[in-house]
Amino acid sequence: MYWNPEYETMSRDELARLQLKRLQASVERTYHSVPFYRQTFKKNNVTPGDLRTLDDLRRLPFTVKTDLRDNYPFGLFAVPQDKVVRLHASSGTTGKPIVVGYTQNDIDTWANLMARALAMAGGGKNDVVQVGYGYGLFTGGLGAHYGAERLGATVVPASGGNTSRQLMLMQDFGTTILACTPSYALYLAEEGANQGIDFTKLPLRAGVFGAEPWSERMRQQLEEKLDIVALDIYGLSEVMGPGVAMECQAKQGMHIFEDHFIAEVIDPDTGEPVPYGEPGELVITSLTKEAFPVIRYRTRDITVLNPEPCSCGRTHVRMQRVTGRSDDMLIVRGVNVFPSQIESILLEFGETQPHYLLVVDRKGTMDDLEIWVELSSEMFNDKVRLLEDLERRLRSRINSVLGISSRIKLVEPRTIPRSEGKAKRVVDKREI
Ligand code: DLL
Repeated sequence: MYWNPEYETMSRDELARLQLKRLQASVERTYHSVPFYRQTFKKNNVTPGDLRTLDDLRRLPFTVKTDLRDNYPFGLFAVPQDKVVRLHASSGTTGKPIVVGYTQNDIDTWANLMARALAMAGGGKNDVVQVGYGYGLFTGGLGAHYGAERLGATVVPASGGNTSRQLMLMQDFGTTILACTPSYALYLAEEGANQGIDFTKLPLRAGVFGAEPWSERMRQQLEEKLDIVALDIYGLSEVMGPGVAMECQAKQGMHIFEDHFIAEVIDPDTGEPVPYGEPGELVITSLTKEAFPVIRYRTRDITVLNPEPCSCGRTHVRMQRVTGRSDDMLIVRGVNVFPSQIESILLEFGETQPHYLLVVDRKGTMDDLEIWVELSSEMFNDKVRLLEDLERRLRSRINSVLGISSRIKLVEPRTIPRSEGKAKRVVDKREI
């Protein structure tokens, strides 16, 4: 089902013309309203006027997550505050989050793109969309919510968690589309089965799953257990939120919404473009965003682009499932976690050494995070009660900064392997 047929099926030539026009206007506007971009353009000896063709985009400098952090909170906004109607935030590499803003037009565009994504899953006015992504600073909940409303569907703003209630609402309200993380969907499926729910008897027919990596194996399980079509949705706060790309029913990758974003794939080490069909880091430039435009934003997500025509009739390029990251960010139960955030907390505490190891595993359908923390020699000789207290304080601090629960394992001094090169901070045992 097309939501914006004229844009979704536009010929590649027409699309290129639209992209160039929008790109020139967006870069011009951004250059004049955001000092950061003016400076980086100057350093690289380029001006917006140098953009004569789409290929000229490569002459513009990249933007990276630390640029966002360095300009915390509003330094990269391109409109005055009275035009900003919404803020969202996601975790940065240290304690401070990355903040993004939206004008009324941005919220409108986002709602429209999320409606397009839900329509790709077969959604329409008669659907009941249960939004199980978290509501709040995270873009998942409100992003999906506005899209479902724009579609004219009935929205159930369930937010994340509270599994028994989710299952009750799903049955009583006749949910037809479920939007949440794939791991939570699997958890709902298993809890539902334990409660004796027969999903084949429910009207549920599609799942719009994203915000974390998943696999074909998980798709199979979700489709079988929930008796649905399970589709992948991609996005990131810095670029908008969910709805940057969405899989169609052909299930051969996610169409990137190229009327609003330009996608490139680069070699993360050299920054050079890689040819279609080869893996590399996804780089995105926004074409229509007003409050928080991004120019060549390095997502750190590793994927492959496929420009082949799709059997669904959409002409937008497809990205394959995200297979990894070119930095050390982890996604644990849908929450983005940087090892450096844990490190800053340990340094704050002082009673521990900044030697640590994050051990991530999947227990059943749920991610499990265990943090090994080395004690200082003085602490090591302390009473059990004091150690228990330290464990509790660390756990609670990590929970309040990162928004994620974990188990702390205090270990003897010098037990975490030292490395001569880059320290190994993560052991990820998850099979997804
Ligand atoms: O996760 C936005 C979102 C919400 C997308 C709901 C889809 C559904 P952030 O919290 O900023 O935003 O995290 C963005 O999550 O750079 C990827 O590493 C990862 N990610 C998002 N979608 C997928 C996906 C939201 N479908 C980061 N597959 C991104 C794999 C994904 N990874």
